[in-house]
Amino acid sequence: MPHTEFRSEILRHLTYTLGKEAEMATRYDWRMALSYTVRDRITESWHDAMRTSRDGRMKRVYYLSMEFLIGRLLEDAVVNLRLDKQAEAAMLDLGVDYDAVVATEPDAALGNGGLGRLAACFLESLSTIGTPAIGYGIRYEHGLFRQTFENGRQMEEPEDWLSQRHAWEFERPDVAFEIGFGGEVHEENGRCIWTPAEHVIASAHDTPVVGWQGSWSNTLRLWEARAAHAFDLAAFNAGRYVAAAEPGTLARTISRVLYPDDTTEQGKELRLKQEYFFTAASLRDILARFEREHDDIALLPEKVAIQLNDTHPAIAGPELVRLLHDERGIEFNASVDLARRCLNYTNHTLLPEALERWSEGLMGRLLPRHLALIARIDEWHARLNPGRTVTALEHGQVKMGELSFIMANRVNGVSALHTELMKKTVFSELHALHPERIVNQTNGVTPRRWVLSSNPRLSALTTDRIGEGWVDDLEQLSRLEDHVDDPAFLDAYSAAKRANKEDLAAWVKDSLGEKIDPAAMFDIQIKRLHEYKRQHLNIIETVALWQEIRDNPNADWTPRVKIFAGKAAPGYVFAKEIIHLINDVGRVLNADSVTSKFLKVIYPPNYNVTLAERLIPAADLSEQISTAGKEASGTGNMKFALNGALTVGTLDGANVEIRERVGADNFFLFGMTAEEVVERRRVENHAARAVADDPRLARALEAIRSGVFSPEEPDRYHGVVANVTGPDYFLVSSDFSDYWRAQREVDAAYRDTAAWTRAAALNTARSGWFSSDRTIRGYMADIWDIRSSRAFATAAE
Ligand code: Z16
Repeated sequence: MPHTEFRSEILRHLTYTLGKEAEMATRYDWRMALSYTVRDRITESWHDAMRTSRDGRMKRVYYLSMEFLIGRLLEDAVVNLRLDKQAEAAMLDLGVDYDAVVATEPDAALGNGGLGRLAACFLESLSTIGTPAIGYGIRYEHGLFRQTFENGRQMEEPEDWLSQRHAWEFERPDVAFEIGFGGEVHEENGRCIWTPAEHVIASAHDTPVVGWQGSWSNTLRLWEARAAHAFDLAAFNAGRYVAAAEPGTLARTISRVLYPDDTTEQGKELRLKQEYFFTAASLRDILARFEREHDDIALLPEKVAIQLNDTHPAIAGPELVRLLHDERGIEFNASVDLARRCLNYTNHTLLPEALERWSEGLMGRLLPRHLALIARIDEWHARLNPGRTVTALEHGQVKMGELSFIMANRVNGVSALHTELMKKTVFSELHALHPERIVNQTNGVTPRRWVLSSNPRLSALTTDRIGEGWVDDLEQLSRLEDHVDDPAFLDAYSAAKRANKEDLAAWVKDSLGEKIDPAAMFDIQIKRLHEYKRQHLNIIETVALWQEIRDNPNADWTPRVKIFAGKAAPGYVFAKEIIHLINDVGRVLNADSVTSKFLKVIYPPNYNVTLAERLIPAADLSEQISTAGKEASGTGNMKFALNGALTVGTLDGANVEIRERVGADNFFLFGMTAEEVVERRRVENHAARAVADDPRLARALEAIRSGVFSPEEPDRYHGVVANVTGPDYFLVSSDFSDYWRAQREVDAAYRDTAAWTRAAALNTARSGWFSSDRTIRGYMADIWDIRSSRAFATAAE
């Protein structure tokens, strides 16, 4: 279609949907008009896909997740529909700056980090592959908080993505369910009846998720909470205006905010309400759809595959049993069996503080029937497995990990190492009882967003050399290996990286006022702040390097820019101190006229998907330095490798598999293994010993401790230093020397530009396996038992 037709569609939406004249239109208006125009193109393929899956009675995947970190949607849709040339040309014709318009879209930040972003990549891959799927979550009014820095300290402000209209969603006033809480359970003719004390309405909002080339689209259905009777007219008429609106306000609280915790779990009543709210609404929707399409409930496991993204929707087990047994009268054992064959559970962490547990008291108050059913599920499991010791309900607590495992057909880990550790640690007993249940599905990322759209230069070069088949068959990147000894290819590869770095440097100058040299190595650590991820190891090494440069400023140092980005959970004091320290160190180093040409520290605030898209294509070095055994997988690590950054990292999570694939020569390994970590913790005073053995570490810590970076408050970092030299649970001190050694190898390697570029290109060429398309195919084969996708759709049941 010519871009002139595209242009008139945009104008039509501007005029009739937005009600604006072109002369008066703002960038917001243009973005909305463009978004509606693009959305129109998705809608037909979306309806076709839904009709195909309905008419073909196809099995569907239902991905239940508290988080979907989808970011911006316009550019993604434009790229997947291959409308980029047309859209740009049409906007140019209209005299509108396309990039500026795209940049006005707020990120949909409905997630904390990796778990939520994984869900978003999975939905896109499911659409690209053409597998019928619905993602279910919560339509949070406020996504993850907006981070600012005040004198280097993190401040949190509410995020407000819905203050503008959300161009991509369709409200479904016809799809609403009443979700109950509290109340009583009584028996009537041998059947349990739950009479909740309170009800909230879950109402659906759908966003189409379009796959590569637009041939299939799936649905992201997000539930909004509202009151059954939002307004009390009697109170209003009596002049009690605030009280009159109260029922609505209370109910809406449930979908008001995303909990800002990555990994650490907190037992809050509202959180449990959110979990039950979206899980119950989703299951009712799933059963209603099933019952429209099939008339035999025994077919449920053949037609419905439910994936629980972590334990957050774990109440799905007892809820599905309740819907089948209490509400449909199916015998209890048969109900459990049916439910269990539909449900699967992905575990994303082994950190004990992150495994959800609810007190029996709270569960009994909020979900009395479910508490009773959990006890019965435990009995059922015990009967089938005599001699077992594991139960979901124990010592007055409901353990959601155990409940999820017991109620799941398959349980999966997210990297090979993580899956093995799951078998050996948290789920060892359940694994012994059910040795076939745990499977591994190493995470992946969508190449459409994380290469094609975010790194157009690398994409153009790749397509020029190997054709564009790589976009939905990422292992074709291996064909780039034929080119890694071609100087012309290497020149083009490094020119693309260089141009990406220049773009980033310009953005840093504009937005932070700091000048960085695109010739320097861009060394990037971007992820949530957590002690196990060890941003403090990175900044301590930065301090030690700064001290050495100052000692010997005329030596031939390899220039580096250390870039950090990431948010700390608002209540995580230690993580916030690390942020403050990084900013304080940056302030001193960037102002040091002796060292700043060799070393700078940059920390842009408010890390989100959009910022990741900007940073990753410009990276030379990817920091993946978690304490071994703690990072379940990581997915940023994959995005960096694909975009030609070399990794400095530990043998943790998917780093292990990345290194196996890209080759040990193209990966800077350091640190203890997961087993060595466990051993080292048993050494008395391990941290103090490490500090005593490494004068560099001792000197860097002393500078931090004595206030070199916080002269206005010299003891500001006493706590941080006391931790790292004392208990040091995450072994920052014990891993420091080897990290330093690896970093100096990085320095030396970076100086050989040709060899570095070749290694970077090999990272790209050998990372094709980390596509989320591969991960989804793995789930289809090993978890969901789905062999059909759009290519195999049949009309027969
Ligand atoms: C999360 O993002 C992750 C784990 C978790 O328990 C909670 C949240 Cl919000 C992350 C893991 O830390 C990361 O290693 C992994 O790559 C990601 O989930 C996706 O599996």
